[in-house]
Amino acid sequence: SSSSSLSSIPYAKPRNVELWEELATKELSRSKTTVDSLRVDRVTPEGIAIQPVYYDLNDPDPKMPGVKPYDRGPYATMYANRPWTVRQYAGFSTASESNSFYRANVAAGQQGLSVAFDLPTHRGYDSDHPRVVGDVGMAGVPIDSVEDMKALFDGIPLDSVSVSMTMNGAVLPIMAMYVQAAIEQQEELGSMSLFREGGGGTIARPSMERVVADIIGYTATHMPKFNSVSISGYHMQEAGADAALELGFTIADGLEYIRTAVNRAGLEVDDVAPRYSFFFGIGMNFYVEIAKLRAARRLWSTLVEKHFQPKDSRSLLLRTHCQTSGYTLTEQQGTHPGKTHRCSKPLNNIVRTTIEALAAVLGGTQSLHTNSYDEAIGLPTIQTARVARNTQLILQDEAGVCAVADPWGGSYMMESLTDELAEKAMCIIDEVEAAGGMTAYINSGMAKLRIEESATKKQGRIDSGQEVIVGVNKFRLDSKQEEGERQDVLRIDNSAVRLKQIDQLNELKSKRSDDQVSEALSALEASARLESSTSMGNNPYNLMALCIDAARVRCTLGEISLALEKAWGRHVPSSTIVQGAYGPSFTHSKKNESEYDLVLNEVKKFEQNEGRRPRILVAKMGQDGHDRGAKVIASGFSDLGFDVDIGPLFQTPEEVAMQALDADVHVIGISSQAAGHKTLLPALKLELEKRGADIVIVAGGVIPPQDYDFLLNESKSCSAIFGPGTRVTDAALDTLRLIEKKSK
Ligand code: DCA
Repeated sequence: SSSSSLSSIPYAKPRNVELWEELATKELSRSKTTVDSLRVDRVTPEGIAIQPVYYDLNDPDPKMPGVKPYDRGPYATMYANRPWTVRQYAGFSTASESNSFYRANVAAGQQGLSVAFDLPTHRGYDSDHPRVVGDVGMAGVPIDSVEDMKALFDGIPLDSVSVSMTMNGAVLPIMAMYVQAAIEQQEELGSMSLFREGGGGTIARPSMERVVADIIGYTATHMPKFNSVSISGYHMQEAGADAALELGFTIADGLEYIRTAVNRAGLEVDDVAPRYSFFFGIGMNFYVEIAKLRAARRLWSTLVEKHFQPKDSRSLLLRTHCQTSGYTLTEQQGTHPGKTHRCSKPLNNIVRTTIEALAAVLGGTQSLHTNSYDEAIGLPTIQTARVARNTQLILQDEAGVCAVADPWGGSYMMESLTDELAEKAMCIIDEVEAAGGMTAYINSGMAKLRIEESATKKQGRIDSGQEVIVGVNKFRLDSKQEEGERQDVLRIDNSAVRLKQIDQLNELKSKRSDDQVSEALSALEASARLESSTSMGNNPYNLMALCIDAARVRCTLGEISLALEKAWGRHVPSSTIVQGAYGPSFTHSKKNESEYDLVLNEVKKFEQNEGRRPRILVAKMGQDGHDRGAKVIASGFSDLGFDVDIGPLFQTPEEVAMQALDADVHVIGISSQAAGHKTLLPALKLELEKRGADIVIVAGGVIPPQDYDFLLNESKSCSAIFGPGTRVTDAALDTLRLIEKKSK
């Protein structure tokens, strides 16, 4: 046969195969095995020896894993030697509760940690800040000071369990607290290698460049094994980017990170690129997702080589973490969307997550998070988190997928798909580079616009039935069939967590030296104001070093953030609405067009009767910045004939009420993805009542069915709830009916 195993090579080995053998031998020496024993170890019950890699014997220059351009994987032996890291993203309630959860997970087979911080922490607020009442401890763990950070990692064997952190604005104080906690634990514990892992994030621009450069400068000098930056496409995919956009933007972003390090921190490409890592989202488009990771490695190695000429081949390796898509999870098995009673356990999501996990693994990921099946309705419980973790362990230990590196290599379809996707992504990278790089491209608003356009188009394809989601827009159950078992969701007593954090903050403040605190904070603020200091790791003005000083003397997260905010201000995200991206899916495909027309007509009738169009304010409250749902609703409603106002992110209930009154809207649509709804929706209702306003409130997003009764009946804080999977046309019609009822 033309494609055969390594053991029967009949002629001189191609250079790449020789290279592969050298690399494989080196990789295996760490675990004291050899290539030959890998071959004989993996024999199926049928007596077939599974080879660690396959290739075309007639190809004089076959592509091999671990060998440029790395389509087939960054390592030669891949999972045959070391499986990917099972790294579940989690965190909730308090640092000590999250700590017990981590310990239990590690005991149950998890191999790496990934910390989810709560939204106030992401946004740089202490738990006692008045803006964050509904958010403390809800969607992650609150960290107010280095004491919380120490409690979080207490007793975890950090020499064998690597830690990743995902952080947005407050990246400097959080990393500083992590480093300081490690230093203090090291003093207590003797030796420890905590400096393994770091996450990236989005930070207020234009200060972002300085922040990134100072972190990279610091870690390259003081923490050389630390993966300082995680270049993320995940959030772009979740926000609606298709695979080509996600890939193009992410690679372009990575190039920008190297430039930042070289130009601002005075580093060489080989000082930083080997410790950059990537993060991709994996959705339901099975073949494309596999091709995406293969294409990503090729693009990265080719472009880094071309632009930066590294000497160290590790600079060319794209190593990545992946997470199964949160967006593809659905709330229902089949309930008609938009109805108030939903009871199903959304078990179909387990199947979706498994398929996505398999795509990530066949694409060659280094580390993986699998979502829990209940994440479309709330935070995962111990049980659902276990299923998610076991999904990976079953792939590793039962399905035998680890035996072979890149089993897809040489498939006509997969190779072609990889080429085509790489080409499409390359066009996007060229476009970004022509605009002056990713920072300039983002600042021009183009990145956001293209992603939102892609998201709205996708919603149109789903609502019109061009894209199928089983149990949602096809094969739905009727609501009677759906009655029955209820999915338990994790409940967090947010007010208790908040009070506890506030107590701890007060205690911390009573014990520390005020002089040291103000000295550290003013040094930090002064440095942040410096125009063009260098970002070298040993520069005394390095922000990372100054933040560590501040963490040591027990400055809080909020205080450190405020010192930086005084110098830089706070980033204000812009709000735009994409128009004309939703409707065409119906009108062009002619699918379900009558439904679309029906809603359009009903809206027109309303306009004729009332003398103006129905007007909606789409708003988000609290510290939750996930705005895909809000943006898609805004764009869809606008195509359907509504007048749409869109509120800025991070509003208080009072601010939303005032905007609604100013704009004289009929209805407020609140999108909630981060568990603040039970505090924030009643508060909004109260604010409207205080002002004598009678405006319809509807809500959407991740809201557990158990809370429906409280929101709809008990507190009467909204009139309808539209969960994930709701078609925009259905939501629009239901909303219209509610407005009509009120105006009668
Ligand atoms: N043979 C020999 N050694 C191997 C092999 C193999 N087949 N595969 C991996 N290794 C080695 C690696 O070289 C590495 O050693 P090093 O630290 O001395 O270089 C070690 O085993 C760990 O492997 P790696 O692939 O780096 O896997 P992780 O430590 O899990 O790191 C990475 C993965 C993507 C680089 C990291 O940035 C990460 O986990 N990020 C997660 C980000 C995240 O969670 N984001 C938020 C959701």
